[in-house]
This record gives sequence, C-alpha cells and structure tokens, in this order.
Amino acid sequence: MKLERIEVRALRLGLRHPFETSVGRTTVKDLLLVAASAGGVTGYGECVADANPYYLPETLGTAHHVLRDFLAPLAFAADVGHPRELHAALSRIRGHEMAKAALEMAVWELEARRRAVPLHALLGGRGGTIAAGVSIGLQRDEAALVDRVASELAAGYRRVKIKIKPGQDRDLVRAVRGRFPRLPLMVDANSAYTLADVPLFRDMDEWDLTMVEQPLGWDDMVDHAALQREIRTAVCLDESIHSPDDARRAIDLGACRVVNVKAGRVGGFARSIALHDVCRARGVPVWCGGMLETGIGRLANVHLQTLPGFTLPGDTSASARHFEEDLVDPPVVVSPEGTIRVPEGPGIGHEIVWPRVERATTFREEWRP
Ligand code: OSB
Ligand code: MG
Repeated sequence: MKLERIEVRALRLGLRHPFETSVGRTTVKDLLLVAASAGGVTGYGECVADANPYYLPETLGTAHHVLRDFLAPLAFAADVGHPRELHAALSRIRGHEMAKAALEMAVWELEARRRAVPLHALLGGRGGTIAAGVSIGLQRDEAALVDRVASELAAGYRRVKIKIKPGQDRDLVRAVRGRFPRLPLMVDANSAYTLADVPLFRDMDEWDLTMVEQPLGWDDMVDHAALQREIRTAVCLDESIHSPDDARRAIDLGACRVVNVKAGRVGGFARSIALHDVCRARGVPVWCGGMLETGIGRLANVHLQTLPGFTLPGDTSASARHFEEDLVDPPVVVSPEGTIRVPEGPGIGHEIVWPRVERATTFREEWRP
C-alpha cells in the first residue's frame, strides 16, 4: 500500500464537565485528527496528545511538527503490505509515540475500510460487547464525588476509577468505599507521589482497591517496584509504559501487576498488540485506558480491547460522558448492564458526522508524497 495523502485537522470541543487530575484541569478537548488515504479510501486516527505537556512530554504542537516534518515523509516512502509493518518504517524517529500512533491507527482504519471489515477483525479481536468503566476526576469535596459515583453507577458502569492527589486521597477513598462497599474501585494518582508516601499506600491496602494506578514518577519503574514490595494492592502502570519492552521490564522488575494500555501512549495498534501479548504471556492482566477521546478514538479503544488479554474493564465510557454531541453517529452508548457493543461495520464502524467535525476544526493541512 502506498499512501497518497495525509491530512491533519486541529479540533476543539467543549467537555460536558471539567476533568481534573493531579496534573491539572481540562475544560476543553483539543485534538488532532489524522486522515490517511490510499486507493481512494481514507482512514482516521485520533491523536491523544494534549495541548500541554503535563501528562506526558508530547503536545499537539510537537505531534503536528513531527508528523509534518518526519513521519509523513517516511510513511509516504514506505510500501507497507500490512498496517502492522508501519511502525517499523517509522522507527528511525525516537519517541513521539502519540504522533506515530495517530498516523499508524489511521492506516489500520484505512485498511479495515478497504477490506470492508471491522477494525477488531483486523486487530485479531472479536465481536460482541466489552465491559465499560468510568474514570472520575477530582471533585469539589467528598460529597460531590460520592454523588458522581452514584450517578455513574446509575448510568450502568460497574467499575469506577477515581483520581487522587496529595491532600485528596484517604478521605476520598474512605467516603466512596463507605458508601459502595463492594464496588470494583481503583485510584489513579498520575505520578503525584513519592516513596515518602509508602505509609499512605499501606493504609490504602485496607480499602480493597482493585489497583493503584501510576502513583510515582511518570518515567520511573524502580521506585514503583520498591512500592509494590511494600503493599498488597496491585500497582498498575500508565505513564511509565511506552513499549512492549517497557512492559516486560516493568513486570520482571516487579514494578506492577497490571498494565494500562493506551494505543496513543505506546505508538499505535501494532505495539499495543505486542504489549498485550507480552503481558498475556506473563499472566499480567491489561485494560484499556482513555484520553477523553471523541467517538473516533473511543471506538478505536472499543475495538482494541476485544483482544483476549483485556480481562479487566477499562476507562472506555459513553460518548455522553464527555461530549454533548460526539463526532460519530450513532454515539457510543453504555447499556444498563455496563457494556458497550462492538461495532461490526467497516473500520471504526460508526459514521463520522462531518458537519460537526467542520464546526470543531480550527486548522487544517494536507500533505502528499
Ligand atoms: O491517567 O488515565 C489517565 C485522561 C486524560 C489523561 C490521563 C488519564 C485520563 C483518564 C481517562 O483517566 C479518562 C477518560 O478517557 O474518560
Ligand atoms: Mg492514568
């Protein structure tokens, strides 16, 4: 396959509720939408880099620069037989996983549309449903958090993740656990703590959390291994894992017992599949994280988590959780049983609503070989 055209659009959409974590508060969703075309067919990939480098070092600006000046020329020069080969063709570029992933995922989507198969079939997954989970940001106080958890449970979700940060940790967990004693509950710290906080995480062992996500440094594995030795609760890594090799090292070091897979963070679908395989071979469960994606990236996540190693519900929620009007039709919905149906149409499987994309577009550029 020879790519004939790559287009990037910068989009801006309002979020229904601000999303606050230990690294900051997001009120609008900025993203790049990448389109890749070959043989008259176009596929789409959503770049999950944020406007700022607070979660990980990449930004929308670096992603645009690296796509335009480095990735697009390499992709045009490559003649990939299967989308799984594209990542290797981009390997001269170090890092910039989110930029690579957006392009690579667009090429997978393009190939699925060319074959008229759903993305999950091309990825090696299955149809049916996936278990939905929800990630809840920091709220004004414990009462507001407990209310949010209650309303998400009423919406169908069966697993809840709450964000914590220093000063907003024990009280939040105690309040939610007190009200929902049997709920599968976990916390995500987005790297807000250090090994000086081992006593806090020892205390957390009491609350039967399914796991604690990325408590320590975003680029650390050694301290996470030290923490995991001190606590019963499973550590899950998010920010620290950028490749299948990272997952292997983390598991072998004892730095985690669960891995969060975000295709954007690890360079795309091919590496997500390889990472999933590494974890599965070691008996480590994985689940699919989220980056406040629009329906385009959200559906990519739905298809990815049909692989057999995704044995835990992830952060994939309904379109309506973050957006008044999503970019896809129908929107992604969660059933009263807390599941999301895996689409069977070609590619992501839902239509993109172009008038909404146009309205959200702040900038557009296209490149050819
Ligand atoms: O750490 O998992 C995270 C959102 C943006 C940046 C980082 C994270 C998150 C989430 C997922 O928690 C929220 C979602 O997509 O609904
Ligand atoms: Mg996380």
